[in-house]
Amino acid sequence: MLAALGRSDRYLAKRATVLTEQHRSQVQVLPMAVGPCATASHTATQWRAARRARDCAKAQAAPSPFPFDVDALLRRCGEPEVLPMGGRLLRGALTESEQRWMYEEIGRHSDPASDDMESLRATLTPQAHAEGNSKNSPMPYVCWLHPYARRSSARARPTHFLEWADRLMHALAPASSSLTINSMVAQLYAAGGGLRPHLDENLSWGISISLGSEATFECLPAGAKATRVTLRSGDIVVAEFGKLHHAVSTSAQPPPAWWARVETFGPRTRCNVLFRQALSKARQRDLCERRAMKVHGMSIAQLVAMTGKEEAWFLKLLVAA
Ligand SMILES: O=C(O)CCC(=O)C(=O)O
Ligand SMILES: [Mn+2]
Repeated sequence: MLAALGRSDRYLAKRATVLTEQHRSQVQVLPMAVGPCATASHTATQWRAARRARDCAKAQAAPSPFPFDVDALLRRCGEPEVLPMGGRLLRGALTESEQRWMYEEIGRHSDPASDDMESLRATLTPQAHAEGNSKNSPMPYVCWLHPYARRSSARARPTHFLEWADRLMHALAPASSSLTINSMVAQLYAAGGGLRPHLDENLSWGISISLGSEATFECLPAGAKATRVTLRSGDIVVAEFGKLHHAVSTSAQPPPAWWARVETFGPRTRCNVLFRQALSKARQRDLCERRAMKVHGMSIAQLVAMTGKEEAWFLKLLVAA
């Protein structure tokens, strides 16, 4: 049968057989290559180029599971709501399927052996959660370059989300343009959980995505009227969290239906994903020195000399203080 074919056709037919045996799972690509579009004038290079072009066209035609195109996202959303101090709230920015995709994509980045995963697995029942987290604070889910500690529990850099968050933050808050988003912290709240009024001290602008149950977000600008907004799954907030006092409390409202179809670690009902610029190593070191003086009345070098402990031990302790 092969003898009846031209040289190029014979090559393609042979290659198809080899590939069929080696890559059974990918065989659907091959009939197109040996079908009507494979003429006698095709060389192997042309054949590969044609396949690349087809794959590329397919990829371009396939709808993206997430609105990485920030201009298109902003075009389809309503006007952002104005928050104090130049902040913005983009209501209903992500569709339900995009919310779910984001949550699961973040989960795909998690390292099952990380401390974050271990803590979540250790508090899966409401009782274990109440015992292990008496303040009902959010617990870290997956983090990349924690903005203070610069630690990661993600297996890989979530570059696609970091770059998207950077573009979106700059578009919604031009005052943030000197910053580059390089940190992602996804954290999980149980119903009723929250954060008391605080500042993201020593940090600046950030962009926050709400997934799951509703939460009340309070903006508490010093000397100005407080603003309370209800954040729903798919809402996006941009604010100067380092200057604007804020507080969060997760409602007892049930999360959207997709939440029941993903891994949410027992009693957790809300995920918040925060993108910010992490402290540089030098700034982190400087803050640790200041804390050492404030808390212990001596420098890190003096603490090391006095206790014989490693400098890294003190840095870890002081960065989280
Ligand atoms: O959960 C939120 O919406 C915001 C979280 C927050 O303010 C923080 O982690 O510092
Ligand atoms: Mn905060």
